[in-house]
Amino acid sequence: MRKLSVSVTILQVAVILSLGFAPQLAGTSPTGFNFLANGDFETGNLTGWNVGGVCQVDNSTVHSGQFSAYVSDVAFNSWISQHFYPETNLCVDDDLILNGWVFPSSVGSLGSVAYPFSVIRLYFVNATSGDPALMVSYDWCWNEYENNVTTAITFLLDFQANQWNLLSRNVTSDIYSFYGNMDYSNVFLSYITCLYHFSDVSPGAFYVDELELTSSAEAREPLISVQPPNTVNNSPTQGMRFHVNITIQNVSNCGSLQMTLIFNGTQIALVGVSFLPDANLPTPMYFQSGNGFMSTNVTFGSPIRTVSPVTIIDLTFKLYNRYCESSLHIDSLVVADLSGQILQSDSEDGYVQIRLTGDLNRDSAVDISDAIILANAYGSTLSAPNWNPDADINGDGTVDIYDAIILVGHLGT
Ligand SMILES: [Ca+2]
Ligand SMILES: [Ca+2]
Ligand SMILES: [Ca+2]
Repeated sequence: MRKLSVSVTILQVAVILSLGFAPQLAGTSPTGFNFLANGDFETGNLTGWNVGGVCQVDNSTVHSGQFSAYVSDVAFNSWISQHFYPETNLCVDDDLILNGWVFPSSVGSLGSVAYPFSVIRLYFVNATSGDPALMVSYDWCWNEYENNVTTAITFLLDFQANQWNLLSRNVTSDIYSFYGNMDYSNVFLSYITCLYHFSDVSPGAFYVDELELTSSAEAREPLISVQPPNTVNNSPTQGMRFHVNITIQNVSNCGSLQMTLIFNGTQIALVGVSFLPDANLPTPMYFQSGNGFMSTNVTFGSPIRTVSPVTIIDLTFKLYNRYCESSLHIDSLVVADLSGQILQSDSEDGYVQIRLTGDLNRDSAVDISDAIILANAYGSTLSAPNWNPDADINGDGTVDIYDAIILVGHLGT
């Protein structure tokens, strides 16, 4: 996966004039789920929002419902903002759609110095490092500083003062339009802010209402997986060892993991457990390998941030004989963030299928007993009463001479 190599410090300025009412890819909500809490402000307060400076809910200038939010210009900075990670894990590639209504007191370019700017911004971080990755700024009132110096992808909106203006943007398309259609899956949305900056001679206050942030993807839950999902081997030796990994992905702030792995303890034994990566050595940890299960409770010293799978546990299994068919089932999974808050998570089990080619009766040998089984099914096809899928060694839907040749070739193994 390519990693986005930009950072805020080296971002170029993009000033892309665009019309607030121009047709956008936005405007509809693919899933209908608004990731912004209280975006319509109908709670009558700023519940769900972080507030700086002087902001309040208003009931006189409202787009819909009974309330809007008012971002004043009486403080040096005033803003309302919402943070998104760790729970939502929204990425640029998730096709983020931002909709809302803005009622500005001032619009357009306001010159070179000491003028305010009024914006709605989205900040993204690199999911691996947590460092700022990029920022998208939607401006309707700006000064020369904001226009030329700021380190953002900036869209100057053609809003009208003292009336409601529709803000409808496909944030993902806006980012693509600047950086191109590359892989941004490691770039998480960190927070959104509705910001008035710099109180001086010009008014910059504004109202917002009906703010919606939606995604083409549901918020992706942390996923714990067995990798590889399928372990297949057709020429095992007795006591053969094999590895499977437990991986984690879609996390931006994972602090701990509890899980149990259940497997067929009569066919395989767990003989090794190591925790990765070294940078996040778990404390404490324990495991039990009897009776076909392994339980662990891992705490990470620093949070794991990743969208793509990262190995956290490397398991070594040993084959008792030369046959194993076992699920590797992840059970009792609890994923929590660094503060201990439990995250809704998902898991994907693995499967092991190890059998000698020609060992139709699964007794770890290829001998006359297997040849008899094949003989009983000889000449059959899928619909035949004597069809035996085990006897169709080459998997072509017929038990015939070709399967017999394969079996004979493995006799005695
Ligand atoms: Ca409202
Ligand atoms: Ca056999
Ligand atoms: Ca066949």
